[in-house]
Amino acid sequence: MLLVNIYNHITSIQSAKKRGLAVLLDPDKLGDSERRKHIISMAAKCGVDLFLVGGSLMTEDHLNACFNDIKALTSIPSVLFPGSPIQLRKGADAVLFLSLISGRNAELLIGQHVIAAPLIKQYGLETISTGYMLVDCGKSTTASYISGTQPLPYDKPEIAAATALAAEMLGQKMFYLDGGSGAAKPVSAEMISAVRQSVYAPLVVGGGIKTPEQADAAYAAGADLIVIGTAFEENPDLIFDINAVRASNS
Ligand code: 1GP
Repeated sequence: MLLVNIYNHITSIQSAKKRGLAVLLDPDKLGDSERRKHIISMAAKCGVDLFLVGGSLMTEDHLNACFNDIKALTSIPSVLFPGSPIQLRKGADAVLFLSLISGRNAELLIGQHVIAAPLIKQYGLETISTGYMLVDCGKSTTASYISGTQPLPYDKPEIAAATALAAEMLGQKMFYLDGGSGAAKPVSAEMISAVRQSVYAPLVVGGGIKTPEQADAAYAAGADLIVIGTAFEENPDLIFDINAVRASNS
């Protein structure tokens, strides 16, 4: 485990007004270890801030291989982004302790957490309590289907802002607006901006970001950290173009 506090790492990005970048490694989609290693190496060359590892559905277990590759090839922190407690692994540096606050599924607001908490303690993982908001970004995603919840309407930024505000009052210390992996379009700038103005905590935005222009728009609207998975799986070299947008405005 790295001797850094990952949440402090993220808040330092926010307080320095940097444009944070996280690469999502979905083990289910990156079973081919050469492709996984290639993406990790490209990300390391760009000095991305974090790797997120996990997915809504896991049909084969490549999680430990992901963490091992990250450790072997980089010194960048890896954070578990678990679809369920069965994805918990000791190899992560921290875990997003997600509450699906856009939904009303009690299992994803407290139920699965009760199952996960003792294991997380045993593994010694840092937990980052995160208010996770799925947004309807044009198509039904695995995340919304598997969670059995209704995502936030795309054109209702005020609902997202009120949801985040309530969760911050309840003690959540980070927020993640997510269109879901492979979303048809990213979360709107209006929604990002509304949530940014509503809460103090770091704001993570992901889902459907595929171009430097879309990344720039998310940062400009107030995202502290953007997450990209699908677009880098399809074209790992895109990391350099996204990194250029990030660097030019840091
Ligand atoms: C999904 O936010 C992440 O939970 C990343 O989405 O795969 O569409 O980049 P993409």
